[in-house]
Amino acid sequence: MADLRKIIHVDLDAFFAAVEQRDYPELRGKPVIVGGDPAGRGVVATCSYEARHYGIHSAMTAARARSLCPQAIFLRPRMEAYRDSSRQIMTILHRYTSLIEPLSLDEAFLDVTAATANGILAVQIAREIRASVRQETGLTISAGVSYNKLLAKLASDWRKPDGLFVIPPEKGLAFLSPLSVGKLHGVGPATVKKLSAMGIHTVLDLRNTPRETLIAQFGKAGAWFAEIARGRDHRPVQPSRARKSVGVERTFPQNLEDRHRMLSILQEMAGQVSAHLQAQGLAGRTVGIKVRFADFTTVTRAYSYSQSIWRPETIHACLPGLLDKALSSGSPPSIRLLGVTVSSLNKGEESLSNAGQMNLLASEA
Ligand code: TTP
Ligand code: MG
Ligand code: MG
Repeated sequence: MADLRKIIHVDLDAFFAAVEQRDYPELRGKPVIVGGDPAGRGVVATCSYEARHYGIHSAMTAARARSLCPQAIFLRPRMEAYRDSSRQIMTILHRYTSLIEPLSLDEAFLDVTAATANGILAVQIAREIRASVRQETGLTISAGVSYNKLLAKLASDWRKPDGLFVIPPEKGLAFLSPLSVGKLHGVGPATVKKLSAMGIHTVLDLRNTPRETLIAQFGKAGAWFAEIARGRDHRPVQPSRARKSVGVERTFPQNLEDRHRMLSILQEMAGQVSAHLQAQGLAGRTVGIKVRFADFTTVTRAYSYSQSIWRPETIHACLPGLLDKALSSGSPPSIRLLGVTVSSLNKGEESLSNAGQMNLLASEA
């Protein structure tokens, strides 16, 4: 196999809850839930592994979590504390390589191919990282080691919490075969449903499906599915990942049922997104909306312009159409969350300064 990279994926265990249990020892060993208000419409951001035994998980309503485990301890997030720990972890990772791609506050990919050139094993680096994180931050971090991002990420999840798992190249296919397709990067619930209707449940099923069939069904994504089913993933570890989108979303204290009201809220959010874009000198081509229905079904709809946009009125223009599309997707329009994003970003100032340059040349001519 030509792919000789060594990739590590690390992810902290029950991150927000673990920070709380570290900082408040009386919480250790107890079901701890970090998130919104169980008396209101809050959701669970995360919970300790003790709470997971009761079936509680991220994104569940806090009210439901309380009914599953009435003695659970509910805490509001302390984002500053989580950011501090995150920065500390990222500093530890930088001792081993600068090829680090953070995915969120608590997780990152590392490409340690160069670091292992002098004979140190990637798994040794993973062990050292885990030990340093525990010693210096009092938190546990799980790690996965493999030859690409897809497998490294699956590996870090495999022995959670406080686990380490290695998938060497010769074991990649065997590891993947029995997994359900939903475990794969980029295979969401809608795709799982479609694949299932085609009789494709496991990664082995997926591998045994002709690439052309997948492309016919899913287009470009189908080609990706065919690749990852074979354990192939050439995505590089990208340090300091550029921002992918700018967005705003809001959960309402009461569900919305009136389309005009939804539209005016979306427009207001578009104004905020536009302001963020301008403040950061960004512009983007794609406007997306997110609609979460009362039953938690969530749909996203997007529209792409041929040129970069950032003005509120341009974002507004496609909102009515997007909202109609989102609402027509079956569920009755009772809505708990709305969001607006602009993605396919580029540096707005580049296009602005190019335009400025052209003007300058024109006036000189
Ligand atoms: P995760 O790494 O997905 O979850 P976790 O660290 O709590 O638990 P584990 O990795 O052991 O399964 O997310 C990291 C943090 O991000 C999590 O502690 C809280 C926050 N988060 C949310 O706020 N909302 C969410 O829906 C999710 C999934 C995470
Ligand atoms: Mg985590
Ligand atoms: Mg994570």
